[in-house]
Amino acid sequence: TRVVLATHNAHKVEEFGQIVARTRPDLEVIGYDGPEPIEDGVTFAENALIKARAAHAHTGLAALADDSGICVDVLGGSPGIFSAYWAGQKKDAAANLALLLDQLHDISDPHRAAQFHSTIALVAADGSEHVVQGIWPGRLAHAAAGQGGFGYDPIFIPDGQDAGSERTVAEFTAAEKQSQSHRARAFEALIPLLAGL
Ligand code: ITT
Repeated sequence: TRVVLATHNAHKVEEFGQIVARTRPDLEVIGYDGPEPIEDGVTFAENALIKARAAHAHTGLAALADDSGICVDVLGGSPGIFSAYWAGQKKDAAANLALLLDQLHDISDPHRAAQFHSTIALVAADGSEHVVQGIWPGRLAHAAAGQGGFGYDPIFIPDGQDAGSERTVAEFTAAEKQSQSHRARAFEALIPLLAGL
């Protein structure tokens, strides 16, 4: 089975490659370098569908797209769909996470609860559409730590770690991240739908 992955984010390509290799090694995922549609949806699902529909229209193949971000409780769910360019249109990950830490600095929220969201849209070769979601709960660190991953990984501490462990995702191995992330959870929900392709 061939699916085109409608993203221009190289980190997502790499992570999907690792997730697919672990769970659906028979799936052939090909890259997409066609036109980038305007992401003007107001939800993760709308934006994921906009990207998947564009790739399906351009290639005629089944298409997958991920729209994702970090949602901070005390900020009412922001940055959310604006995560990629929270500090400006440049998609500068270091500036984005510095701004987010700054915004939390003056707010008294001892829990600093946050979640990573991944919404995956699938437009099958016949045009039928499906949307699944994965959420990774945790909290924001007080300072960036770790070199792995991308985006907000250096400031996100997932729940469910061993007692005394407070690692950020950037301190996880790739295998650890790809077995429990929001993206892995969304892909898990997608697997039954891929069977029909
Ligand atoms: P495409 O639209 O081309 O797929 P994008 O990076 O613009 O790439 P999004 O609009 O979905 O994609 O933005 C996702 C942003 O959310 C991403 O740039 C990061 O800032 C953040 N993000 C998503 N998943 C993440 C992860 O696993 N780790 C850290 N940050 C993540």
